[in-house]
Amino acid sequence: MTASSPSPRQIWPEDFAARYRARGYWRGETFSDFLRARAAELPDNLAVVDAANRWTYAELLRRAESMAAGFLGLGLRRGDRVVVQLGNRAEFFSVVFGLFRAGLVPVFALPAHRLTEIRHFVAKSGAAAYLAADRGDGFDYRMLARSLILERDTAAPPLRVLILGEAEEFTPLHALPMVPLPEEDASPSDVAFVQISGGSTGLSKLIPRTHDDYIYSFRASAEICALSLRSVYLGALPIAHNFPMSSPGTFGTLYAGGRVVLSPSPSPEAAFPLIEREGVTITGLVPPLALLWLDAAPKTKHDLSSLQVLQVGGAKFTPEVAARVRPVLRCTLQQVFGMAEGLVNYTRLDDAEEVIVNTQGRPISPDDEVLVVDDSGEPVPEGEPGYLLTRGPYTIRAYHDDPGANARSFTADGFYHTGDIVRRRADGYLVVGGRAGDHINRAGEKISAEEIEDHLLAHPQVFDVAVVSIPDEYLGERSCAFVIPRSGAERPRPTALKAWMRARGIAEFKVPDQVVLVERFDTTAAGKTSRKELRARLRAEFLAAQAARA
Ligand code: OOB
Repeated sequence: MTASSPSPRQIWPEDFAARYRARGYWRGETFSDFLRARAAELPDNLAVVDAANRWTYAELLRRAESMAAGFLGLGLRRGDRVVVQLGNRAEFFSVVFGLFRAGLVPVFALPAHRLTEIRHFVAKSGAAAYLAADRGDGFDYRMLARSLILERDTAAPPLRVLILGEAEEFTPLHALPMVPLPEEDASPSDVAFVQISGGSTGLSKLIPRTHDDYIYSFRASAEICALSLRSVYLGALPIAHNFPMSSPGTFGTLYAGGRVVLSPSPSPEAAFPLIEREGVTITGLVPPLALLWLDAAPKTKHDLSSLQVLQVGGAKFTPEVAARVRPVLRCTLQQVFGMAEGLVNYTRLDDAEEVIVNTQGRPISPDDEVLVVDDSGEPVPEGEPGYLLTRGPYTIRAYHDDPGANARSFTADGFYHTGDIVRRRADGYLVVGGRAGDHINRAGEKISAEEIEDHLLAHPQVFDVAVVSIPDEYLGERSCAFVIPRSGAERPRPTALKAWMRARGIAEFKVPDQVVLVERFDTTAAGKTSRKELRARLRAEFLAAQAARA
């Protein structure tokens, strides 16, 4: 470990921690404890199913333990971070529970992330290893690993690369030298893993979550969603994302002793046959996918009647579309408004249809403190829009190693600034109205405008750039980059700019959907505008021009 990469921690003030324990939210349980318990109670029940595997709880535990023995055999040490980049496949769970059992800390990357993002996660977390599958969705993750190793500073500690599948020059995951496992794995108040924020400024921030706080969030979510041994959860979205991981997601399902079924893609073509074959009872989607499913369901030959709950979250679901879920899919809609930093809100399964269709739910916990405030931090009257601040038993108190972001994102008394603008109704339900921050919510993927601007500014033909979100019928929002070419240089072609961004190794969803070349950004009389005002003005002008054309 280097001095610049301290181990991630998450600290609640002692009086809060004591209260969360006393109220039974934090039960002193680790991930390994709960997997062992389920494997003892339900050894022969199916835990995880994908195209190639059908693992019982006993099998999952056995595989996780041998993974753990291998990780330690390789020389990884308790507390080491491991950047994990795996798609929706059963091995995700043997790997992750194996890391937990060895006291190692996964850092969850999404399959869509590329060199630029992985480099940042490795550096920022001080990771000792990068673990990925050989290939996925036509991409070769060994190439990415090769670049990571090649560019690594020779003074930096070595980065191990573990590969699921054909490892080539790297360490194959299936042949690790094993050592006996220690009795102890982790302590419940330890950081169990690190999630990635989709934040609005610059590069992604790292979100350390403890066993205590995270297990509470999915145990309580599983109760809210009435999960049981008979529940079958379909992992359709990328399962490393917080929503399908814990709301109640795959972990909540395993906690309840149910079955997790993994779909390699969220498309109706991939998911509908699995719903029929496995008797899926619950799944979660982002709004654009829910729309696709609603259009495909009336035409499908597959029997979807086992589906009891369709969760929709990650971005605003419009009431018009929400109202179609029950009549078309003949199941209950549950809106989910959450964030990787913590707070998750749900409409409840027995709520009135009006509530389910028009709101984004209410918090999980009686101890989720929610404030809706104005620009000066004063609470707004009930029903009025304001900024959402929150604090509670599963909401972080700080990002990992990021004093600047922490100063911006948390109040002195520990409330997290969600950046969302909401209204709280008299019944306590929240309605999301928009964002205060400058990010683009593209079909649930959060893109920082600043991060994309910084990439484009590095292009030799670009003088200045502003990236804004534009409402999009299908995606909810899409990204548009307004680019001022450098004078004297040849005008860059929008397609060339996009190709150039891809070549820098960034997730495809961050490549601007649209690039508009402009001569200049009109500044105000004072001659200066903030980025934020500039983006707002460009968006307004673009929309006005679009409306005039229509
Ligand atoms: C989920 O987590 P993140 O970290 O990718 O994004 C959080 C942000 C929220 O702050 C909000 O701006 C937006 O995504 N959001 C929604 C929403 N759910 C999330 N905006 C409107 N309506 C919704 N239902 O996206 C996430 C994490 C756990 C559960 C569900 C979603």
